[in-house]
Parts: sequence; C-alpha cells; structure tokens
Amino acid sequence: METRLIRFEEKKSNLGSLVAIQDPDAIPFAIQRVYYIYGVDSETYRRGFHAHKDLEQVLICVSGSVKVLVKTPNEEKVFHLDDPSIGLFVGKMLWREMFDFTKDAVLLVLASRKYDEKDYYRDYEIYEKAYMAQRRGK
Ligand code: T46
Repeated sequence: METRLIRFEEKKSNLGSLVAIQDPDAIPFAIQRVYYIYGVDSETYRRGFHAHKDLEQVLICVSGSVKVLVKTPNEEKVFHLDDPSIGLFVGKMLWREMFDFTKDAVLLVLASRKYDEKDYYRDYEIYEKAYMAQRRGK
C-alpha cells in the first residue's frame, strides 16, 4: 500500500517545539490545500469512509491523538497518530477511516489537490470494483 510515516525535523528548545514544513522533499507532492478536523467530541465517532481517485495527502495529528485505518481490498493497516512531528502519507486509491479521536485532537491535512467531490469514492463496493479493475489493468 502506498502509505508511510514521515518524520519532520523538530526545533526543540526550553520554549517548546516547532516543526516547519518547507523543504520540498518533506512532502511527496506540491501542497494545493490545507484543512483540519477538530472538535470530534466523542471517541465513538468515525469519519472518512472513502477513497480518492487522484488525491494524495499527509495527515498530521497536531494535538491529541487519532487512529487512521488505511485499506485496500487486499490489506489494511491502522496507524495511531499522536505526535505532531509525524505525518502519515496516504496515496491514491486507498480507503480511509479516522476513529478514536481524543477530545483535544486536531488532525491537520496537507493535500495535493483542491477539493473536488468527483475525486471521492464514498461507496466501498464501487471503490473495490474500481481498485480491482485498476489492478487488472496494470
Ligand atoms: C480525507 C479525510 C482525512 C469541503 O468543503 N472542503 C474540503 O476541503 C473538505 C476536505 C471537505 N469539505 C466539505 C465536504 C463535506 O460537506 O466538508 C464536509 C466534511 O467532509 P468529509 O465528510 O469528506 O470529511 P471526512 O472527515 O470524512 O474526510 C476528510 C476529507 O474529505 C478526506 O479527503 O481524506 O478527511
């Protein structure tokens, strides 16, 4: 699966820590959009339930913690994001679900494209068929 953790350099001092993302190699795409998710007020809610045709993203939990399930019809992985100096790269055509948000969780997302609802697969069966067709085409 095209997913991996990226560690950002932290500038630490007795005043606290700072992470700057400016090195073009730090993120494997040009950033077109930034958004963040917060105030998920119960650890029982799950968000996501979709895959993207072309969008690539890096998810950074800058406060609190959240779990992210990334899956294809063939495999799945769960990442526990609880460190603002770690980003989770999620490539194209991967189903994702975010869950177990802590009350203070803020999930910052860097995205390779502008928002486009047509880029989403929000139905798992349709996604699964498209994924398998793409695999057969390779
Ligand atoms: C993803 C995960 C990690 C916009 O108007 N602009 C935007 O840039 C985004 C991301 C969303 N929206 C609207 C669309 C919906 O009406 O905001 C509403 C909530 O979006 P959604 O239900 O897609 O949120 P999540 O948390 O399920 O998914 C989001 C991203 O959509 C998705 O790309 O990978 O975060």
